Amino acid sequence: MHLTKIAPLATIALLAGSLAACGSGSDNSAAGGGGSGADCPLVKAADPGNSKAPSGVPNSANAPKLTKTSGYTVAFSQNASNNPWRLAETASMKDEASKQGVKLTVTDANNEQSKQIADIKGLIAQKPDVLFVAPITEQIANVIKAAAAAKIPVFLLDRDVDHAVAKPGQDYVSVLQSDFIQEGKRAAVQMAKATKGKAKIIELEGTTGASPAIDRKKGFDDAIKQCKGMKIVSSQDGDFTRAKGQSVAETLLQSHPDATAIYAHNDEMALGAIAAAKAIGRQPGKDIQIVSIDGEKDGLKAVAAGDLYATVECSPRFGTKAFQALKDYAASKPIPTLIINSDQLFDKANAADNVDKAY
Ligand code: GYE
Repeated sequence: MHLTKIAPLATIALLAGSLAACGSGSDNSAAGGGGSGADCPLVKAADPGNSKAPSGVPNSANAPKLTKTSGYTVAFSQNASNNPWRLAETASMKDEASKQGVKLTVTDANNEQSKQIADIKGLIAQKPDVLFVAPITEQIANVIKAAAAAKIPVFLLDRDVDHAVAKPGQDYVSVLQSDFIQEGKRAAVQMAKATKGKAKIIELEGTTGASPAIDRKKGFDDAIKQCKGMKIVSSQDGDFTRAKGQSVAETLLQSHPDATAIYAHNDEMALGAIAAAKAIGRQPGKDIQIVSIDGEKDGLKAVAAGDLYATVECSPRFGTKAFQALKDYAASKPIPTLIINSDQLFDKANAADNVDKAY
């Protein structure tokens, strides 16, 4: 789901903020590349914040119904457990399930699409009353359809699937997620501030085909088009992991020694990139600026230490919202097919204060 299709207000708000700041900014000669800070309205723009609630989202009308109002069996297909974000999400689901006295079966797809499809088929065979799925990529839409065909209501958590295959409100009840396009825009504003609007950027993308990877790229790439001096010099899949982020950053820093910035689609890849940059004598926060998304504990520590300029929050704590949506659905209350989280920004001003609360 690409939220710009239904949330043009957020785009207008960002542009309005940017235009208000037009003509501001200053030159950053260390960055190299064409243009100057004066060409980049994002430099002095305020953090665009959360997008407006998307308008025109229909309620789920034709998805399988949940007839029980209590005592349900619930399953959760998690796509991986390879980073603190995923672990925090799973813990949040388990905590809420135990608070509600609900038996929750969790599977872990080990970051493999084929395993997630097999996991979900196995869960369908167990006939849970409700299925939560954190999809690895948009391409698992067929198995979501299969769950609906087996009359199991599905709630998607944190990532979406291909709507051309699995219809919102029909093949699944709702997707609960952050607005990833907005996250990309917010990251772009931070990057403009970090580089004074003049940067040669390496982009470390999340897992190819995952909706946050698609939308975080779109939001960021579109926003920096306003700044002549900000260019992506290379963009590659770092699979949302620290190890892959580090190895891809190593390679790209070698092939683009003039790069002055790194935009990572999550903190884990940013932390890998920080290690890669330091290993070749680069100084994050000084001769290379790094911005990312998530707000995990190590990410906030890196912001406080000055290695990471900022990280846009993407909360993994879905437990309360997910089980509330389930209860509402069981009570036949209207459920929007898209439910968007609110997220904050972590920068030098507040990162250290938030480390203890982070995961
Ligand atoms: O940013 C990342 C995780 O899908 C929103 O996936 C989620 C992303 C999150 O692996 O760290």
